[in-house]
Amino acid sequence: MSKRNYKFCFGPWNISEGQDPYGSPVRPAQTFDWKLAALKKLGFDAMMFHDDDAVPDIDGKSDAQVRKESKLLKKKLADAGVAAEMVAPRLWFDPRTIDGAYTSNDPKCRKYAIERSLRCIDVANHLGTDLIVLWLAREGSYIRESKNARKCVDYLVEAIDAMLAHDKKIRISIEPKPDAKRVGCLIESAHSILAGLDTADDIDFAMSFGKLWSLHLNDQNGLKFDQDKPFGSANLRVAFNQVRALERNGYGKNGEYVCFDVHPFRPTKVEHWLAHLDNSRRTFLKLVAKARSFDEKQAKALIKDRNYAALDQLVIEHLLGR
Ligand code: XUL
Ligand code: MN
Repeated sequence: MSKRNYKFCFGPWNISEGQDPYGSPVRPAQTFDWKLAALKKLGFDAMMFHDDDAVPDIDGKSDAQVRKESKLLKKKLADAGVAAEMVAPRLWFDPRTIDGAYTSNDPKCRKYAIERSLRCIDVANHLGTDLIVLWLAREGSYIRESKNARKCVDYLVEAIDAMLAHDKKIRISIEPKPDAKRVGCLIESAHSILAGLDTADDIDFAMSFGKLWSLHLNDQNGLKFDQDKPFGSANLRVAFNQVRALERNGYGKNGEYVCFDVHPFRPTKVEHWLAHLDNSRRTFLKLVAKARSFDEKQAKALIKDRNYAALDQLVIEHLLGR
């Protein structure tokens, strides 16, 4: 499979300004047009969006205004030959989502979360994508006793049902759990790692049900805040196994994109600002070549002999290039 057999994608937030939990931005904010031009320059195929990446300050705008701005964006993307991959409602900034969005204890806040999600679907429609991503950012609890988790499951189902009813064509990719026919999932390397899981197993699991509808590749060094490092930068072998899982399941056959939800390192100079995106794709493609040239026959023989020490070394030496 050549480079063109995978389609690549990132979002405007992936050209970020360097803010992290310990400090403020260190690079100047760029316009959307600058980011779109950068995406084109890098030769990526699609852009992914939060609803307010597509329509800034969406909560303060009328439906007509949202339609107008989304359509203008759609035209801009079409002129650039770039597809919109997905739209995700950003349900973790507004004060009404402070105690969770769909699972807030406050019914007015739950109503806001659902209404915002329906608007997000309208934006997706205007942009010409049927894929909605739900990152359930604040749907847990700080105080276990503050929420009835049994009820919260019902609230989540209610919210997803309202979205499916709003538009008969949309598909919802939730992070991280697959469900019914029009609900699949998006797996993100860092999120699996933070949950103590192996992302490659999550990919195999989701794809065994035909549910992996999008993918956020990145990396994560241990259990700290969501680092979104370049793909493969913390653990090449774990990255290799993710690519192997994608290869064996034929990811991309139904038009799915490989999205890199990666951020530049904070010390990154402005002139190196896009390197993390290009590097993630380079690493990905090199690992595709590694996955395809892996000696599967020998691996199979070693597995048959239960010689896992030799299998382990076979992988290491393959990755080292001997
Ligand atoms: C947050 C994250 C988001 C979601 C989309 O950690 O990864 O980008 O993927 O809302
Ligand atoms: Mn993500």
